[in-house]
Amino acid sequence: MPITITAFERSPDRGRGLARDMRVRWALEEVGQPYDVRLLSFKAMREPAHLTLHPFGQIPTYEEGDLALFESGAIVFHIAERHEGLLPVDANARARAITWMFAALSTVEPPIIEREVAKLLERDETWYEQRLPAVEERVRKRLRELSDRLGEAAWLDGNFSVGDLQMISVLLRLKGSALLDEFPNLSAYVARGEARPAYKRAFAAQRAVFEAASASA
Ligand code: GTB
Repeated sequence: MPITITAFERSPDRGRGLARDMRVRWALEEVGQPYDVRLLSFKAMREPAHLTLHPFGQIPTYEEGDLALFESGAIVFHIAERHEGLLPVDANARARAITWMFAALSTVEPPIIEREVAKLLERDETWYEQRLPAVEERVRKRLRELSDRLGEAAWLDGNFSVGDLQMISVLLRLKGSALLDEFPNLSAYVARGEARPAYKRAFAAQRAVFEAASASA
């Protein structure tokens, strides 16, 4: 059954691979599933045809036969469950990989988003300089805990899994920041993810969309 996902026609991240279709593309590349991409303008994302697929009018979505999904976490989990390569066969190892996936999305990502929102929307507030250190400390705490757990291991729990895919995707939001650089094992972990052929293919595909949009602008 052909798979179609949605992505930004013009991603505000300017091809840096930060929009969440990247997580879905990476998962599909890891399991070797071909896919089509329907590119959407911000206007099209608010139209009924897309709102039927995604109640919040966002990307990414995933269509396969009569199945339609939204939420990148759920989509990536679905891909991992349906195809070999992202979840271990052993039941306990599988449950642990799923746990890391949730940890990435619900424990590590929220303080990182809080920092992004502060930097993007609160910069002109009188209290910005006072608040930022506390926000950054919440991110640092999570990174320190994750760094301690990862230690010198290549991946979070044995072989590369959907847990690593989501954790690295989350950490990539900090790429180039001094915060991530404070933890060399996490920087190396992110670089290991980026070096995977599946990641490179996914990154190149989303980057090509940005380049085509820039060329036609
Ligand atoms: N929880 C949902 C999921 O994981 O699928 C969140 C989906 C989401 O936030 N989608 C964003 C979106 O559609 C794009 S990815 N936004 C448009 C809207 O809400 O109207 C988030 C994103 C956007 C831009 C950057 N960037 O420019 O760096 C990074 C990440």
